[in-house]
Amino acid sequence: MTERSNQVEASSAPTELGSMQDYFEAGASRARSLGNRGPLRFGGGRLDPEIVEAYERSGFYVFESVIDETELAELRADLADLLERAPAGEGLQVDARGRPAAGSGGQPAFAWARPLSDPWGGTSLLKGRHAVKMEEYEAGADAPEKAIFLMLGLFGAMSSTLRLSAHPALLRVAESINGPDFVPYNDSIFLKEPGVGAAVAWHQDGTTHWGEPRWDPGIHGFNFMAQLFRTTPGNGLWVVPGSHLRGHIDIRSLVAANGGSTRLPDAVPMLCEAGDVAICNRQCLHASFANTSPDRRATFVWGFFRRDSVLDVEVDMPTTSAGQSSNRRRYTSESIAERRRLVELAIDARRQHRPDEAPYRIAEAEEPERRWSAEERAEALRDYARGTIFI
Ligand SMILES: O=C(O)CCC(=O)C(=O)O
Repeated sequence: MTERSNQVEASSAPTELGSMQDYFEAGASRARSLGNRGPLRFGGGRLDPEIVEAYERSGFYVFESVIDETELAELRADLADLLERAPAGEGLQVDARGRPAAGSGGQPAFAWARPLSDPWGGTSLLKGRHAVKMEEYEAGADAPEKAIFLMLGLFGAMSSTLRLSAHPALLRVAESINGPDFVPYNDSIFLKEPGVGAAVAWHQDGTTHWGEPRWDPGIHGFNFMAQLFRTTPGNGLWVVPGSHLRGHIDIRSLVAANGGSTRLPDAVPMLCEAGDVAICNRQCLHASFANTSPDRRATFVWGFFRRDSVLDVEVDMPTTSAGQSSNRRRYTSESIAERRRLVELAIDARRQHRPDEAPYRIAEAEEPERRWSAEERAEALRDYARGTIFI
């Protein structure tokens, strides 16, 4: 494991180098003073109250050294393998070696962007929640025309992500925050290659419950964010601490009040070492800048909702790229139960791979002792992303 230094990396951005560097340093120093990081701790089976307090105050918390070296190596190897098998370019059916590419059946889905651009900011994609475009940069001459910045629905293609999603300590965190009947969200990797990685504009993830009388800071759930590599202010996610408590934020006005700059003054980078896993409230205002730094970031993101936040909710599913069509879904107790089966499947995959680890015991499991064969698991995952619950 690398040393926990999280130094600020120099940005190679062609413009405003000095001021961006100052912004990075000031943000990193604010991040270190928040008191929202450390190893996972439990008391009486529940997440340590001090951690809960810091998470509820800041809206995110960095659990240090959750993923051991073996699991980290598996995740990195699976990522390298998937990227080798990824389409050679946007919309192509073959990989760089001319073989049928991964994702041809729809899973995983790959999202592409021009290097150092912001593909979502100021567009109606993902329900228009990324209201303002981030700074975009000219990439180097050797950069590809477009690059993958997001991959969705990875459990079939990267078995290590399925297993990590059932990490017993992390599922205990999910239970502590969302109750034992927690419901899984989706799974993805945000990929930020150095000198290439696209920006993700400021947004809050939640889209459904803002105006409701029952609104509360936890109603849109949370994401886990597992870091495959060290993060820095240059490549990392930025979060406005406490913004999950503020309701639906008018991002356009916020940026306008900041002189039109997307370098929000109170934001902080989520600084992590490889193997750390953060928890981030989906109502937090967050973003990442185009990765002009020399460091790669790959973040595996998967999340959980409270059951009563999703039951009987009806939504138009979001689109991530132009031309995609949306479909409308209502989350019934049956579709929620089916989604929870995914957790059972993941727990079993992890148990078979790590027989010496005590698995998480999910409440009201339909088949707690079931062992899925590799073929049965592949079949169960064939189209699982279609069942994604999004609010
Ligand atoms: O990791 C990133 O750069 C963006 C992540 C994000 O926006 C999300 O998980 O909602």
